[in-house]
Amino acid sequence: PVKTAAGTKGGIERTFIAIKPDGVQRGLVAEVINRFERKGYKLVGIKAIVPSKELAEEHYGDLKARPFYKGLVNYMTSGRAPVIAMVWEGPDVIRQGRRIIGATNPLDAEPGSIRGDYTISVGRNAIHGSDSFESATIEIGLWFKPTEVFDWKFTHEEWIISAN
Ligand code: IDP
Ligand code: MG
Repeated sequence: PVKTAAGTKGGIERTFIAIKPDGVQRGLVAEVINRFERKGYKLVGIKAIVPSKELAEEHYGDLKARPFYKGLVNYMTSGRAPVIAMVWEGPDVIRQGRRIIGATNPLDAEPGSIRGDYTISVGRNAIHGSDSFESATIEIGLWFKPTEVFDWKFTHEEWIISAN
C-alpha cells in the first residue's frame, strides 16, 4: 500500500487503545480486540499492566484540574483489574478508533459503539483511545517501550488496504 503520512487522512497511523479495569472486570477484552481486528486493523503491541500513579497522572495530565481527576487516577491504578494496553495500526486508526469506542459519556455514545453497547457511566466507560496524532504519539511512548511495539505485515495486506 501507498504510505500516506501519519496524521493525514487515510495515512497509516498508530493509536493507543486501553481497556480500563472496569472493561476487564466486565469481560470485554476479547470483544474490544475483535472489533478492531475484524475491521482490518493490526495489533502491534499488547500487554496487561497496573499503571503506577505517575503513569496514570501523566496519561490524564490534561484533566488535572477536573473534579473527577483523583477518582479517575484511583480507578485506573487500583489493581483490582489490570489495564490491557494496546497499540493498533492502520489507515485513519486514530479517528476510526474513537468511532469504534464511542462518545466519552456512554449516554451519548451511539449503539454499535463499544461504550454505547456496554456502558452507562462516564466514570466507568471501559476503554480509552487516543484523540489525535499528537496524543497517540505521546501515549504510545508513555505506555510502551520501543521493543514492545512490533513492525509486521499481514501476508494478505493487499486484500485489506489498496494502493489507491
Ligand atoms: P475520552 O476518554 O473520551 O478521551 P476525556 O474527556 O479525555 O474522554 O476524559 C478521560 C476520561 O476521564 C474519560 O474516558 C472518563 O473515564 C473520565 N471522565 C471524563 N469526564 C468525566 C466525568 O464527568 N466524571 C467522571 N469521569 C469522567
Ligand atoms: Mg481523552
